[in-house]
Amino acid sequence: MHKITHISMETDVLAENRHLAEHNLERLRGSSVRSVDVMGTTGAGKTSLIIALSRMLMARGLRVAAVAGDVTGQDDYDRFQAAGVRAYNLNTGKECHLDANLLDRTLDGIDLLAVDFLFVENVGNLVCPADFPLGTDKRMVVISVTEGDDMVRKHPMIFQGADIAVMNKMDLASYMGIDVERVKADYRRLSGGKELLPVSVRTGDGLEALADRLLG
Ligand SMILES: Nc1nc2c(ncn2[C@@H]2O[C@H](COP(=O)(O)OP(=O)(O)OP(=O)(O)O)[C@@H](O)[C@H]2O)c(=O)[nH]1
Ligand SMILES: [Mg+2]
Repeated sequence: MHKITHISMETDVLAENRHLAEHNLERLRGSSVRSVDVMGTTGAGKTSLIIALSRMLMARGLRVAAVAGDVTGQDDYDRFQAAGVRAYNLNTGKECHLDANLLDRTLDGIDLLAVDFLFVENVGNLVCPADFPLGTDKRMVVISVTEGDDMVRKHPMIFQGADIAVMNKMDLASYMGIDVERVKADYRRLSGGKELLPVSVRTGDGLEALADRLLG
């Protein structure tokens, strides 16, 4: 009995989140804002990547904003602001993922008509964000060569639910001795043929192709 109550409560939470995510997507598209939920491991380079991509999109004439999602603090928010990316801080308190309700409330404070592209940096981990779509156009997962070559196999859910998967810090690949081809093959198998994008924020490799994917 207890177990059944628990399951139905969980279903309600996920259903409510999906409903709110649809509302967010309508709201964003209604203001012609394109958006991406940037998920990934802690320290994979989500903030660094968003800053680099924002600069590229701004150079292409787009007005960019970023939501800095974290459990606590404003480190990423400060980095976005310092890099000239208009930013909004979003702390979950203790939750290990953003959710559609939190994003909805954050959107209340954003002049969406003054934004063409919105990055939403999720809390860093490959587990919790998987179940909670936010209502962005795309979901992207970022991992890096320092986490090893088994991330796709260990966390299939988040990769299955993502439109784009990125492996960052390719400049360190040879030092880490990582088998990148193995990760690519895992992702290809899991996603039904999609390609993992290797990038390096440090060298800029792969970033233009990624910016094209985000806008495509
Ligand atoms: N060598 C190398 N270091 C990188 C690269 N991209 C990011 N870093 C470094 O990796 C560290 C973590 O980067 P962040 O951008 O803070 O990572 P994050 O995923 O936003 O981290 P959290 O928000 O804490 O989960 C920083 O020291 C970055 O300078 C890269 O392509 N190559
Ligand atoms: Mg970050």
